[in-house]
Amino acid sequence: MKSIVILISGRGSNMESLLQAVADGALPVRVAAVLANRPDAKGLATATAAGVATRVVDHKLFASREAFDAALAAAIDSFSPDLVVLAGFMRILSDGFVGHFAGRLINIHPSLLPAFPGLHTHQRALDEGVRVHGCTVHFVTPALDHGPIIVQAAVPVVDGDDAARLAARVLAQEHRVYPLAVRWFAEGRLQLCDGKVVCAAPQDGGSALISPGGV
Ligand code: NHR
Ligand code: GAR
Repeated sequence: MKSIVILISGRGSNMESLLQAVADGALPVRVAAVLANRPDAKGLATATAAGVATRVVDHKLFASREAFDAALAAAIDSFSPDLVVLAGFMRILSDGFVGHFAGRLINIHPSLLPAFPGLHTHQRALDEGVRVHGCTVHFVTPALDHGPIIVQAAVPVVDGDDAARLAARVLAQEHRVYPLAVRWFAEGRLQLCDGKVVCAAPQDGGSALISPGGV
């Protein structure tokens, strides 16, 4: 069975959805550890309660991004994971780090990339007046939020939405598609080949658009 390490910075609800999928028998991976860059990340307690090993690599204790990234990479490598899963991880990663984990590092981003890379995606989507928003699971490459797309889920933007309501609607879809993408990887059906996603997934095809329809 393949093993994964999950990186978080805060609440960890995406991490929790992955742990739940494992517990339900829907995701055939071993979660080797959950790592956080913040000692106060709420998700650490959730991981511990689920019996998963945790580590903190506090970015504030390092003089440079490179030094932090080297310590983070060493902590991850100590668990020898097949896949590294960013789940609400809030630090930009250096080219060296990304290169070290090339093809085995994925992220979930709260927008339909390439729209709205970076931060504050829900408010920016509202400000632009888009009618469709969502989330994207992608392989991480040095270009922030521009890696090859694995799967996306779309949600409608509804009159009267604020950023919090829209974020909640998107988050429900994040909790659906991230376990799906990790399962494809775990089953050996998902790879990065020459910078392109190769995915043999049943029904959905590769970079599927999942439109949940309802609000
Ligand atoms: N690193 C690389 N090289 N490439 C990507 O695609 C990455 C990445 C690191 C994180 C997640 C990403 C997101 O899904 C991610 C993708 C943090 C920031 C950011 O600006 C931007 C995008 C993402 C994560 N972080 C600030 C920084 O200076 C700190 C913000 C904070 O601590 O609150 O690192 O959106
Ligand atoms: C999620 O919406 C995730 O997509 C987003 O932060 C939230 C984390 O929630 N990620 C980013 O914005 C990365 N920059 P969680 O901690 O409950 O999973």
